[in-house]
Amino acid sequence: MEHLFQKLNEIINAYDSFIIMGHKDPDLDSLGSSLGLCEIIESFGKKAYVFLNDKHLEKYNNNIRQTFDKMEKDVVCVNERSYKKIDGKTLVIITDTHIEERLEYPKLINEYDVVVLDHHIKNKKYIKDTIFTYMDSNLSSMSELITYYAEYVNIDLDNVIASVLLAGIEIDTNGFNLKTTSRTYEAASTLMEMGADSILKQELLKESKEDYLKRATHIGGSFMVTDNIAMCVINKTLTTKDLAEIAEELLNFEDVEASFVIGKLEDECIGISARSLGEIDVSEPMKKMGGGGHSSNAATQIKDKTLKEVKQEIIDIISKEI
Ligand SMILES: [Mn+2]
Repeated sequence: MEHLFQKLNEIINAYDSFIIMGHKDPDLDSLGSSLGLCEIIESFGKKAYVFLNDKHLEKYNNNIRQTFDKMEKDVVCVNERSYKKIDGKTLVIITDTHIEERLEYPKLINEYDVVVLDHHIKNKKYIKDTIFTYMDSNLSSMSELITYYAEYVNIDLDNVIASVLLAGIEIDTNGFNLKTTSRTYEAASTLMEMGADSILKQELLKESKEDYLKRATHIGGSFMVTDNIAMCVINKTLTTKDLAEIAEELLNFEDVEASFVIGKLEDECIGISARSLGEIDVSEPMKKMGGGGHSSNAATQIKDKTLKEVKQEIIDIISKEI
């Protein structure tokens, strides 16, 4: 990783100003890694801005609003209008996504040089025109990577930012379970040493009772397809993030070794999110259905089929393969 950080240092030294942008509907990993990067870049004596509409925080979820309420450090945000005032040689750094349509404001990448840093499985629609791209899908979260980077440049991150990064790791690993290595715990330990506050972290991770109950209803409707594979079919329009969260949560239940969650997405598309504790390879069935991923984390999207057809197809594949 030292090689990566050296490269990033070189890049930072070559620009004057930086706009850091995460994904649409940001989560604490996207936000935490953006804020962490901001602080790292400022330690180079450069100007860094987070692309986020902090004048209209109501359009973001509660965790993001809370972070801004608690933050004492001055982080300058820019939006669709104000970024135009940034001067000097400017670089856009994308974190926690590598897909143009997932960006908070996609137009920005046509105007500046771009760096992409991400930990998701590479999608066909990745951003091609960059000066540098780093993607590692074995990494738990962008928060983990940015923590190592802060350590590498030898800075002590702001307490609130360290707490957001810790929450980011916790969210992306579903409580230090998925994709967690000894390095993930090391990053968590570093963040605690930097002053991450576990009470604040818990505050940030709180969700609304409505969200919890919605998820619980879907989980209540799940069933076992085999003696260790759970499935949930949701006849409602959700986001891929909702599907993933339900699939991850199903892994917490007794006997469940793998989970498949099927639901409607926008644009008359059906999405499947699949998760496994590790023994069952869920990427094979997803590949057969036009998707992809890792053995423990995979997904697909299907057009021109009904929920019922997709459900039957996946059950057939599971009973043959697994
Ligand atoms: Mn992430």
